[in-house]
Amino acid sequence: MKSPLVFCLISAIVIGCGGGSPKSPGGKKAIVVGFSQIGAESAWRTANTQSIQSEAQKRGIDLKFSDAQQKQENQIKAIRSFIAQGVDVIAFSPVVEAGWDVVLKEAKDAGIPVIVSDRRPNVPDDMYVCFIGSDFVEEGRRAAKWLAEHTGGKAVIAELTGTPNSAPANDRKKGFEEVLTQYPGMSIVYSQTGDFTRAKGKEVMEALLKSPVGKRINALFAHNDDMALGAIQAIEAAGLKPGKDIIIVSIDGIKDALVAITEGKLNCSVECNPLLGPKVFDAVQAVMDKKPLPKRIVVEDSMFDAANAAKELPNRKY
Ligand code: GYE
Repeated sequence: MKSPLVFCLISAIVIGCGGGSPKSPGGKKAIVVGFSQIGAESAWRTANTQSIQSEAQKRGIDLKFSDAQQKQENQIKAIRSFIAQGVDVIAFSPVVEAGWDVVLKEAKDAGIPVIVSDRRPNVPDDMYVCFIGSDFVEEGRRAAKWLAEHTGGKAVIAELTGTPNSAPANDRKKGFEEVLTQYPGMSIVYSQTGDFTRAKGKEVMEALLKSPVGKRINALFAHNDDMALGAIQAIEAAGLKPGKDIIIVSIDGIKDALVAITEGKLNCSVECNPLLGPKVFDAVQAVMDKKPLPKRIVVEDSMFDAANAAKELPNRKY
């Protein structure tokens, strides 16, 4: 039989012998944060993940990062595992709006504060400390206003919606349609999900352009740039000119979208800034220091079209 000391020495080499959590640069015990990410559906998401991971590393935070591959059940599992591990703070971006009450109550009962990043879950606001993200309804409004101004209030519109039941899909649609009520000459004649991915955006647009309603459209509203970029490929393959035959507005403001604007293939992209890492970890720090935090931190966003895309392009990091 090995003595406990020998066993401990061996296990220290193999797995670390208790108390093995990383130390922050200052030598203090590192803050442990569990982050449940949605997946990797878009360039926005990739930039968001990168921002979270690099900011955690910069601050010496022990980050437990979990990618749910678009599945709510995986996010719930990840949050339960963070609770079981007794992390200091849980942060997450909910893939859909509904269905978080039970797991967030479990976090609350365990005394673990939750910070919501990017998308808001549909729960009472005492279930989390703070929600950091853009105003998606306003993004939808801005996309519609741009389209109204540049089509003289006349457009036969196809809509590529984001992930069904997600906050950005629901809110962007809501904001867009709200503005449309002021323009009788503008209407959405087709609406279909492209799940926020380039491949689905392309697939849905391909099918649409072959149908009778597809032949009538002269505008496209895509809930994100990736779907717009996929749709652009389908429009070109159908022998049409994206940006001219079909005016295209989308949301995110990723680098590829700015390139497409400079090429005249995309007309407008409303920015939605994914670089939330610094704000999320400022909030984590405030929680640890027991400092007050606002319930809502709104990210400020800009807008790009032919007037400013080329100028912004060299500064884009994602
Ligand atoms: O617009 C889209 C991504 O939740 C704001 O999710 C985010 C959205 C973003 O897949 O590209």
